[in-house]
Amino acid sequence: MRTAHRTCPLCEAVCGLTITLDDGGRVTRVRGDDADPFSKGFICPKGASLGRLDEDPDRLSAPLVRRDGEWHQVSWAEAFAAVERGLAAVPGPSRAIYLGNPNAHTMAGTLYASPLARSLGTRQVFSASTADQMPKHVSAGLMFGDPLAIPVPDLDRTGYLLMLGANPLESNGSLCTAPDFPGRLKALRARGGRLVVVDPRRTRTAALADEHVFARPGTDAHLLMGMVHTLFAEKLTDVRVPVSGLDELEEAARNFTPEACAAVCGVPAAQIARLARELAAAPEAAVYGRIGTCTVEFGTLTQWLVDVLNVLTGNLDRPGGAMFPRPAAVGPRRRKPYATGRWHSRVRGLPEANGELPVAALAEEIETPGEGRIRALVTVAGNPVLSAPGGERLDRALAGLEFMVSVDPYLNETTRHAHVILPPPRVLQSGHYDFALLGFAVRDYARYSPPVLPMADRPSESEILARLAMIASGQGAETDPALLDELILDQALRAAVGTPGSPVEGRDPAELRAMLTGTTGAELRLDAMLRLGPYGAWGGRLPYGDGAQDADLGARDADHGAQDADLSAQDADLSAQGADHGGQGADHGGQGADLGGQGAGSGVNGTGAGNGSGSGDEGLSLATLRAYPHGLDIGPLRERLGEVLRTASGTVELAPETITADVARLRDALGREASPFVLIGRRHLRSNNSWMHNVAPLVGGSNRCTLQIHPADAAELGLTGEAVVRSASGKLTVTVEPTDTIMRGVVSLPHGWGHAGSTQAVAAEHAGVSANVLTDESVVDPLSGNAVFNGVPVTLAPA
Ligand SMILES: Nc1nc2c(c(=O)[nH]1)N[C@H]1C(S)=C(S)[C@@H](COP(=O)(O)OP(=O)(O)OC[C@H]3O[C@@H](n4cnc5c(=O)[nH]c(N)nc54)[C@H](O)[C@@H]3O)O[C@H]1N2
Ligand SMILES: Nc1nc2c(c(=O)[nH]1)N[C@H]1C(S)=C(S)[C@@H](COP(=O)(O)OP(=O)(O)OC[C@H]3O[C@@H](n4cnc5c(=O)[nH]c(N)nc54)[C@H](O)[C@@H]3O)O[C@H]1N2
Ligand code: SF4
Ligand SMILES: [Mo]
Repeated sequence: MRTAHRTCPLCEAVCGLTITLDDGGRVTRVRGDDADPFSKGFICPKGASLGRLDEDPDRLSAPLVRRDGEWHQVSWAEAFAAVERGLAAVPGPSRAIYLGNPNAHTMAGTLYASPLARSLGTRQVFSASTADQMPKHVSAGLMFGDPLAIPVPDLDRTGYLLMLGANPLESNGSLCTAPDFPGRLKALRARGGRLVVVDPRRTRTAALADEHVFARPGTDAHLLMGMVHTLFAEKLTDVRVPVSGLDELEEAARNFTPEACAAVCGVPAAQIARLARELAAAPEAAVYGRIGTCTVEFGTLTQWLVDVLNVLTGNLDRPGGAMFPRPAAVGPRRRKPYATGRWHSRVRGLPEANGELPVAALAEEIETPGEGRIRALVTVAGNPVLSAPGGERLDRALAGLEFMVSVDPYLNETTRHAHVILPPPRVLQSGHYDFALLGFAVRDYARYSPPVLPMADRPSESEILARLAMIASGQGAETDPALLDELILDQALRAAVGTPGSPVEGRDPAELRAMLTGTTGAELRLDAMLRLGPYGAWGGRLPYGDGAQDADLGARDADHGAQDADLSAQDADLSAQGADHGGQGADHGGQGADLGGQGAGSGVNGTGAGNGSGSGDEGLSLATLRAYPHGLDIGPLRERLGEVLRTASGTVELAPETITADVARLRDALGREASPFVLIGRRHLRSNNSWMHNVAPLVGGSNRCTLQIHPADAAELGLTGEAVVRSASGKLTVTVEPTDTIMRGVVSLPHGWGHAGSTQAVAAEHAGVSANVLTDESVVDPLSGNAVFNGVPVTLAPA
């Protein structure tokens, strides 16, 4: 028996786990890690099942190759050789990559997906980001100049939280990394704070709130515009940060009286106005909008309005308001002004965002003949047949590819179309660091988990992706993947030493390289990022030290080590990317101004080894982080807008042209007639998108893949038992679940079900139906290209 500690990789809450294993390396127990200063012992049923998931007998343990419709288990060398042949037959521009959600949860995904995408020599880069949070990146890019500058609600200190389209009691939070989100919400109420939840369903989160606002799906932008209008009309604005475009914003909001907006969202005008007044009056408040407000036709406008309200009420970059985390491990920062639409998709002409094209366009790019048609596809940790809009069409399209390779532990709805499947090792065989998620954490915190179990005679996922990158760039299946790490490290260190004012300016890259420790390329790169980061051994400073770092706020010019991490740029960035699920083009929010201070702070706010003061050589590195196996608490969030802003004006842009131009569409929708029934999604605590349905304890109990509908609607339509649901793109038959927790005129179906063609035995018994048969890939949020999953018009009939 032994005990190991590791961060849970299954959702964004980054809980510390304490794992007990027997002598054979089998997990006997998983508990929350009480000594983790961030998660403090919190765990959910998914984390508790990590052992079952990890030891799932249906996981692939060796590569598979498909020949004449038959799957064959082959050696790694044979599998990579097959990939080399498959990719060689297709020129770069006709290759594509799809990066799924778990890339944000593995070191391999965050460090190697970006170089892999670049090595393919294509602009056909797709990811789950355009089925998720791309509107938030676009609005952050346009407002703050950096698509990763996403403020998070300061959960532990706020006194008023307006939450829209999020259900953290089931999801445990998203773009807001907060282990024990439920406990933090209860604490907010216990200290006298107020929680208001806007959702078409009375979710568990809404039930916990002081106030639940039922709003029609897809109309949050109207609701928020009505609030902005009220703030201006009643002279309640209190802007405390440098801004541009205030007058244009007021002008844009002019037509959106609470009365006009009320008609669209179904929220009474008096309530809209009151919410605005409450938000303005609260001593510190935050507005937070998540997936329910992203995957809608006005996704980017909604995300913009969320932060507009944070600015107008004086809550941006203020303790208790909406704040920018300062993660420990950072890569180079973008320098060029943020823009979308640098290129467009071939068939529909949809704009690129963050170097990616919308996943809603993937099927047509495979199907439509012509120069640049996608003929070969790489998928990493994705199941777009179930997760992308219009999934049935994508299912058919994938079948027509000349070559497809998937890096995935399962043979499932998507990977069954691959010619080669390369399985990653078990979770417990991989080291873990949350490069992406810690950039959205409600406290600054860092934790490295070394592998719990050794890896025998097989490549790590990092090595798999590195090798694919070498193959794609023509270096051959035999080349040592470690060369890629050395290349990336060399470029990053050269850039750092060559940057005037950098703390390592003028030093010898080889000397710095020799200081790095780690047994894998991923560890070496983490070490470099920690050392170059804001608390790093190479000149960063820990907070709480000498107070002098406050003087750094606003020093936006000290952009040390900056290097463009653009898709078109040749230089491989150290960081891969942040929140975007393996897409590229963006990198983590800025450490710049803090590097290079003399007199490092002392005393990390954690347990164990203290940090000395003085030289700056005792800051974070992989070695110092290893001394905190339960994680290192760096402290509450601090004001840092000055070092975050990357706009040309040096101010927060309240009315970027791209966005105000789209307001016309919102205005047109004021007079629009709503469709009688619209579809929305739903998440459950014991599920995770499409891939945790093969773990018996997580799928037991009553069927969760049901269509929720208000009992009065069900009665009017005569729906009992099963219903046929039709949309513009498809139809399916599903079990009806009448419940008064959902608004009239709205039906809800979870996504990620509809298991077919998978070798997952348990999942096959709980197959369910795929919500994405009904979602329509022809409709996107035009500014971000994001898929529309909420507010999909449907008709219903008894089966
Ligand atoms: N209708 C509707 N559709 C939605 C949504 C919705 O709310 N409604 N939500 C959207 C959102 S937010 C997202 S993020 C997407 C998710 O979209 P995807 O990322 O495409 O789908 P997942 O179901 O997360 O699939 C993850 C895949 O990764 C594999 N996997 C798991 N762990 C690992 C690993 O460590 N390494 C590798 N290589 N593979 C691994 C799994 O076997 C699975 O095949 O779905 C979107 N689709
Ligand atoms: N247990 C579990 N946890 C997960 C996941 C999972 O599948 N299962 N997925 C992970 C992923 S990939 C993500 S992105 C996050 C997402 O995390 P959350 O954003 O918290 O996602 P949901 O739980 O789907 O909550 C979205 C809510 O929006 C509501 N909603 C739908 N349409 C609208 C609308 O138009 N307006 C408003 N205001 N509300 C609307 C829905 O009813 C739902 O309650 O969760 C992550 N965590
Ligand atoms: S809340 Fe998320 S991170 Fe925490 S144990 Fe559950 S799945 Fe893991
Ligand atoms: Mo997601």
